[in-house]
Amino acid sequence: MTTISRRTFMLAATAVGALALAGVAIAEVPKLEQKDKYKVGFAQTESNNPWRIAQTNSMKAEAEKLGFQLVYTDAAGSAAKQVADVNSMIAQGVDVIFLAPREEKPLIPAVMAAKKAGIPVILLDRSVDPSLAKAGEDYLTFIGSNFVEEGKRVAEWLVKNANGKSKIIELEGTTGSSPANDRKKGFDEAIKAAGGFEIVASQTGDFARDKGRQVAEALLQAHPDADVIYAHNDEMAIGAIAALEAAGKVPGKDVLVLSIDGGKEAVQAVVDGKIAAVVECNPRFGPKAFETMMRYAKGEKIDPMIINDDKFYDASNAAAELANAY
Ligand code: GYE
Repeated sequence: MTTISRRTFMLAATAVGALALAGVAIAEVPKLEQKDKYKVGFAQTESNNPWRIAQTNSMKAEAEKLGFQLVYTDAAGSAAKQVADVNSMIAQGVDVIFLAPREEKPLIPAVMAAKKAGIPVILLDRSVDPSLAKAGEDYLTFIGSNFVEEGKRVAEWLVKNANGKSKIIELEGTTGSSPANDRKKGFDEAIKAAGGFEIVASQTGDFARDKGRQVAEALLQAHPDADVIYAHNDEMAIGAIAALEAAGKVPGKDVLVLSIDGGKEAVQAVVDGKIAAVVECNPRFGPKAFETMMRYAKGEKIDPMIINDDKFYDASNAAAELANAY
């Protein structure tokens, strides 16, 4: 290791600070010192579903295993609170911030504030607007699923297994979130390319069970001939099943329900024939998140995107896979 005098270090630090003050963007992610123990922030977006809880548990378990201090916050579904949470982590002097940004644009100031404070940010599961913040520059990397691909896999399953069903209601995730944007893009494009299908309505259910149920109920009334429901996550799919049953329709028979996430309750619904197919979105981030941060501290080059592997469940494998679902 090269040793530099304190004076040289201070001069360099002042120069960087001056550039930042002058509004000149510094094109580098802050460095991370190699240490035995770290104080790490994890800014969760909300905790209203099994996917979020599985993700939080995975992060907490890994921090505990490594003996790292975890500063955990839950933004309770508010992007504004999540920005405040990140600012509070900065004030507490965490070494790294793991951020699951609720929406693509509103979390940009949080990413930039951490960068300015010299704290590397790793985005978990959701991303930010790529025209406003860049991996390898403003934050270290994005770890998560390929959401466009998830939507496309649902569409491809439908094209093969539709059996004449063709009128689709789409329940979108949280408006402005990267999984909602990309799951829509992947699905809609593949459905359009296949031809013969029609998306009769597409509306947000905010990734939430009861909102999904309410929206499905209203859309089923407006489009009684709809025979497919594509939900951007399990919670809304389960809400849609309740809406179908309340309307006297049989999910799996009258209407095919398709979903993304692959939690236990949804995989059980596949076993029961109520959900036709689910693309898994893996919530077990802990090991990969902490391993990535330590590789960075060692000086390794980190890819701008680290993509998780997702399984696929339908009637052919759901019973056998049930025990492995989160
Ligand atoms: O599908 C959903 C959660 O960002 C990938 O957010 C995640 C999604 C997940 O609330 O259930």
